[in-house]
Amino acid sequence: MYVNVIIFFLVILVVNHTYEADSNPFEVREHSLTRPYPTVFSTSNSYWRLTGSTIATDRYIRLTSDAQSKAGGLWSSIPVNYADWEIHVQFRVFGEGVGYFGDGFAIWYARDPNVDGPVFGYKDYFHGLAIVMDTYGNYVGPREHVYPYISAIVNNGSLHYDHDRDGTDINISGCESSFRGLTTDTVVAIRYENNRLTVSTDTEGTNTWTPCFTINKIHLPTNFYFGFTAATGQLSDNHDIISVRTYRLDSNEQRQEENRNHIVPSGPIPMVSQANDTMSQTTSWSALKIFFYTILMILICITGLASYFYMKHYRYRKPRFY
Ligand SMILES: [Ca+2]
Repeated sequence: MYVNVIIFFLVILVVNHTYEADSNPFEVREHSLTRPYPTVFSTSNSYWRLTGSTIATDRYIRLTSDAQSKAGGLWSSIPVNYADWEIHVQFRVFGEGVGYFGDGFAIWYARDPNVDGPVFGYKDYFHGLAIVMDTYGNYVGPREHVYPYISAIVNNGSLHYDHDRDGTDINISGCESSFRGLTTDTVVAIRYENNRLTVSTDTEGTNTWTPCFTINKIHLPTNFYFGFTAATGQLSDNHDIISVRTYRLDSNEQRQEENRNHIVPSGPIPMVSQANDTMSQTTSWSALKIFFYTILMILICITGLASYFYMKHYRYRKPRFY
């Protein structure tokens, strides 16, 4: 009897949970993509488009397969006309490579959709936000973190992404995340609210978010597009998007009324520049210290020499009094 009652309540809980998950009032249908996927992506009816070598099956959208020299993307065809949002991207990155695989994929909120190029399959000098899910460290020098590495870039069209440096000169924040080759569901959440960008991950299938980073003072316009791209070169991997769920967040009144179409994407200065700033401050402080030490040493020498000559003179004159 008690067992039946418990089962009944469990069933109610599960049904409620499923119901809430499937009908979140803030989920934006045209910016979400879940199974079963539309059979044709390229028609004008579809909310999403595929580019390059990206293919759709009934289980995943494969940006690139585990083969060399592939590039492709999945792009929303409807611009985002609300200021604040959160997007959950379920993905899978895996392949045959051990030690050598790559390069990862990127999630975009960008001005120009459906364009290809050298930055994980998208154009360089882009306008917008990139969340780069980099699986392979290309930089051969000493590194401050291990890969896979998630990083954020905000670009107003003026910044060049340098693969040989893994974009570290233009990253504004990042975190390590072991999202490659997992059999659990791997999800990344990107939240943009009140000019604050927060990235979290759930890579262990525990339904809990692990904070990756939070950055303030990120300015992004409305009417950009969500997109996902990947490219393989000599190194390769399968880069799959499983689902996309986008939620419109309640913006404050000022942001709702503001015309945000013409905002130029901007953010805090990149981490390397911050480090250089700190370093140059340290360097100038060291230079100042050396200067004062030198002056002090000169003063000590002058005092020492003056004392020596005075004493010598005193000793020289001394016999004259006796
Ligand atoms: Ca890389």
